[in-house]
Parts: sequence; C-alpha cells; structure tokens
Amino acid sequence: MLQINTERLVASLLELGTHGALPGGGVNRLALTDADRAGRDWTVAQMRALGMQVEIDAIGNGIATYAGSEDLPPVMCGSHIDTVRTGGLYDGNLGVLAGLEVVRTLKDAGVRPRRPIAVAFFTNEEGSRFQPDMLGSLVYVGGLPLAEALAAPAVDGPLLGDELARIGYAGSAPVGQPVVDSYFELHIEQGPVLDQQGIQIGVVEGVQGIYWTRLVFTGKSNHAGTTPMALRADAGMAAMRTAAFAHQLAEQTGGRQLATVGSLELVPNLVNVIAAQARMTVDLRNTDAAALAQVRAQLHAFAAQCAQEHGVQLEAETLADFDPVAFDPALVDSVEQHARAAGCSTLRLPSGAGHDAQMLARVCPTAMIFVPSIDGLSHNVREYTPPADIGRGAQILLQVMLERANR
Ligand code: HGY
Ligand code: MN
Ligand code: MN
Ligand code: MN
Repeated sequence: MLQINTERLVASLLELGTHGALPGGGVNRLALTDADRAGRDWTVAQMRALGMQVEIDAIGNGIATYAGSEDLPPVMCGSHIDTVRTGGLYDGNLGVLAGLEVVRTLKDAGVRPRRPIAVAFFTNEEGSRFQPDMLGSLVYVGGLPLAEALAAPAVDGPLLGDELARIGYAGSAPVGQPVVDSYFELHIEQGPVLDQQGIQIGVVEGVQGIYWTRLVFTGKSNHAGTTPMALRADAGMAAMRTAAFAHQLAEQTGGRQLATVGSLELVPNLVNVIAAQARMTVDLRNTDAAALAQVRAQLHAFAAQCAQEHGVQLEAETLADFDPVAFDPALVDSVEQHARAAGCSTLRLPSGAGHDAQMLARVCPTAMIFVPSIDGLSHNVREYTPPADIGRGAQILLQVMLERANR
C-alpha cells in the first residue's frame, strides 16, 4: 500500500503558513489580500513543480490536474487557503496540501490512476472579507452567477472582481458547469468532538444549515447626559437587545441550534454619545432546517419590533443562506471502511463548519474526512492538529481517492 509522507506534508503546511504569518503565531490571509496572493503563488508553484496542469478560473479558483491513464472526469480533492484574520495553519490548508501530498506519493511511485486526480483551492471560502462564505466553490458549481460574485463588496470596500484582478487571479477558465467524478475534502474538525472522545478520524455525514444576516439599525446620535430615555432613537440599544435575544433564542431552541454575533459596530462609538447607527451580523446554524427557519423568522421579527420600540430604522441583508447538506452514503462508507481497516477509531458526525464540500455535493458524489482539532480550537491562532493525525487523515484521503480513481 502506498504511504503518504507525513513529515513532508507537515513541512509544507508550515511553509504555506509563512505567507501572512502573524507575529507570535497564526496566519492572516484574508481572501484576495496580498497575503492571499502570496499563499496562492506559493501553492501554484508547488502544483507546477509536480508537473500538474494548473487552471485559474474566472472566480480565481485554482484547479491542478495530475493526468490519469484515461481522459475521464477527475477525482477531485481540495479546500481553501484563505484564512480568517486570526487563522491557523490547518483550516483549509490541510485539504489542499494533503491533496498535493497524494499526488507526490503517486508520482514518486510512478502510479498513474485510471482517472485524473485534481487538487483545488477555492476562492474566499471563509466569507470573512466577502460574503457569502464558500463563494468560490459556489460559483464553481453554478450556485451563484459569476457577475454577482465579482460585484461582491469587501467589508473593507473594494469589489471582489477588482481585487481578483489586482492580485492577478482573474482567470479565464469557465465556471458553473464543472465535470468532476467525485470530491473528497480532508479538513480539521474545528470543534471539540473528536479530541474530547479520543477519536482519530471523523466520518462526516454532511454539513449543517448556515444563515448569515447583516442588520443595520439607524437612529439619531444625541447627548448621553441630556437626552431622556423616552426621547432617544438609540440604534445601539436596539442592536444589543437583538444580540441578546439571538443568544437567548439559541438556548431556548436547544438541540444543535447555534447563534453568533461576531461583529457589532457602533457609530460614532463614543462613551457619551447615543449611537446613531449600529451594524451587526448574526450567524445562525442548525442541522435541522425547519428549526433553523423558525429561529431565523423569530430573530427578524424581534429585530423589527425592537427597531420600532426604539424609533430607529432597520435594514436587513442576507449574507449567506445554505440548507443542510448530506454527503454521498457510498463515499461516506468508503471513508469509514478505509479508516477502520487502517486501525483508526472513527465517529460519524455532521460538520459544524461550512466547507467547499457542501457546494461540490451539488454536482458530484462528495465526502469529507475530519481529523481532530486539539481543544476544539479553530479560527484561532492556537489551532493545532498533531502530525500523527495529519498523517492518518492524508493516508485515508490517498486510499479513498485511489480506490475511486481506479474503479
Ligand atoms: O463559517 C464557516 O463555517 C466557514 O469557516 N467559512
Ligand atoms: Mn475551512
Ligand atoms: Mn474556516
Ligand atoms: Mn470552512
């Protein structure tokens, strides 16, 4: 049985991590920034050094292909190399670099599978700078028109299409109708389940539903010391009461309901000025689509009522809206069988985080492999997965892809 080279893979993760490295550890490679360009350039150079044919498509996705003995639709793996602002070495990067390690292992052994092997990095998976998240893979599968994606504004201003051109990744390869046999994504769990239970391989059955909304409350700034409570149009209070409601709603709903207010900006954000405006985001998730829909409706109803009580305007914008996704049962079984045959402990679970795999699942049989995140940490500079776990995950990726590519 071919064996991947764990040391080589870990070394490549550390090397990619030097692009956008944060002082003291961690990585900041927000999508389409100069740091992301550096990470992309490095990754494309690795792909080319492996003799892979590299295509950059119209939304900046990078797709590298290692030819098979027959010209058939490829077995693809991949993920993303953009990170959040306080990112780690492994989120996304592992899926792309493990794919390159699979190709290195095949090449070193002179193995040419029947089907080509493709390795992809997708643009703006994180959704931190541009929304929605998984934007590049969503366009790749035809789930979002290219023109709409290129017009997406960054939270810091520029349009996505302009940033793609600025960093030299406005490719020409078409998007929207991919021809892919199957897709596998190796990813860190980014949660505490595997680490807490001492499980080595997560057999991912699907991804939970994700809903993001931006709420902008607009009131009237006024003096904190002279304005009676009844005469205020306090945007800040309306926003913060809504944030508290979101938290309470998740607790009341229970099950796997999650609610996160990750960003909340007050204007003018001064101690003695009633906020004229409050801009906040709410991230709601649940494996249960009906419960998620109900929570979403309750949140918006409360926000509207709150705006009225405070005499402020409310604008709501949907930033992401993805139903729960189930992966291909036969491929999920294959991940589980190979992991168990390799002597790994396994657990079936849904993914809490969004992934490019949930978009590829719209067009081809898809499965994911999880490896543990120590202390469940991710989107945090202290994100960590030990080399032994990285090696196990990459070895399973090699085996399930090779089996699929030769069938
Ligand atoms: O938000 C997510 O789940 C993903 O990391 N973009
Ligand atoms: Mn990720
Ligand atoms: Mn992430
Ligand atoms: Mn993700």
